[in-house]
Amino acid sequence: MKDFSSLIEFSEEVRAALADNKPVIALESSIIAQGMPYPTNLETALGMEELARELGVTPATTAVLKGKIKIGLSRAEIEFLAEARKNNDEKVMKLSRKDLSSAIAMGRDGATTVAATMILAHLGGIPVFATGGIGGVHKEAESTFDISADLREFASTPVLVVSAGAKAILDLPKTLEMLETLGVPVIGYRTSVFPAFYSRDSGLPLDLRLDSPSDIAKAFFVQQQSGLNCGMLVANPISPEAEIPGEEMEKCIGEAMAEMKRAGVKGKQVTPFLLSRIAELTESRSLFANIRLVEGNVRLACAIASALKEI
Ligand code: PSU
Ligand code: MN
Repeated sequence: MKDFSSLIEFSEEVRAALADNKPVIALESSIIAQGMPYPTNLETALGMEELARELGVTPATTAVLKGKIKIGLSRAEIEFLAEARKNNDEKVMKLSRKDLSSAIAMGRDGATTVAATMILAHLGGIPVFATGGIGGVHKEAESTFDISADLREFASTPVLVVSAGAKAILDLPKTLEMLETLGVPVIGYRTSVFPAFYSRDSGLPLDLRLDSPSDIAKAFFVQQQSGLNCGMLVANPISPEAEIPGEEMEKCIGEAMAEMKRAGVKGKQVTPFLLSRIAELTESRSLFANIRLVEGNVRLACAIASALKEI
């Protein structure tokens, strides 16, 4: 086997931007291959990349393809991942931290979750990443022990992630407690409460709040220089006109969770199962909200990535 660095492949666009010291943001691919349904997944992934370019920032969607670490995907590669979702093709793995080494060594294809995207972004020298929502502590974790590896990634990988909080399918108070225990700064962007993905307000207060992309960039710069060596979670609420009230979501989430238990769904299938059942139960309203909030997160991540270049 060749040396490890030969396994990393940058798209030409991303390579050129990094060489010219231009802003770049990372984007995850699990949302394409396991998250959103086809063809919304394809339209959203391409739309987010285009939005970043319009804002003067180069998008780097990450994945593992035929065992190569990809930082920046071609249109054909994004189509390949999106079509895997259409065909429910489990040959495309859902990659978290634990899966990366075997997937690469065995020449597999895989889409990256938040945890794996943070790792690949850091490998590629890209410190800012936009997603929809992060994984967290699941409801009833006291009996299932289901806690997303996304959380521990924030403790050890120095990447800033813009997210609309964490989804109401999770236990949000426990998710925030866990982040605090791990020493991860959770910064509310123009908010003092943790956003709940589809809705702006989970009712949970945040200790840290910053109101401009340049202040967030400054705080992250200090963190990078300080050797604290952890990630930063920027919590960006969904725009008011796109939000779905929490009470409305609760009913669907309860129903989706009951179905999940009946079907015996466990492990890495949990998050994709709940997301797709909720989209069906809300007749795609949740999906529409999801698109809007990812868009807001891409905008903010682009502003932060640009501000970081000014420091
Ligand atoms: N939350 C969403 N949409 C998603 C995910 C989370 O609103 O698509 C995906 C992300 O890729 C996240 C992963 O990293 O689910 C978490 O999965 P798990 O709970 O199995 O760690
Ligand atoms: Mn899990």
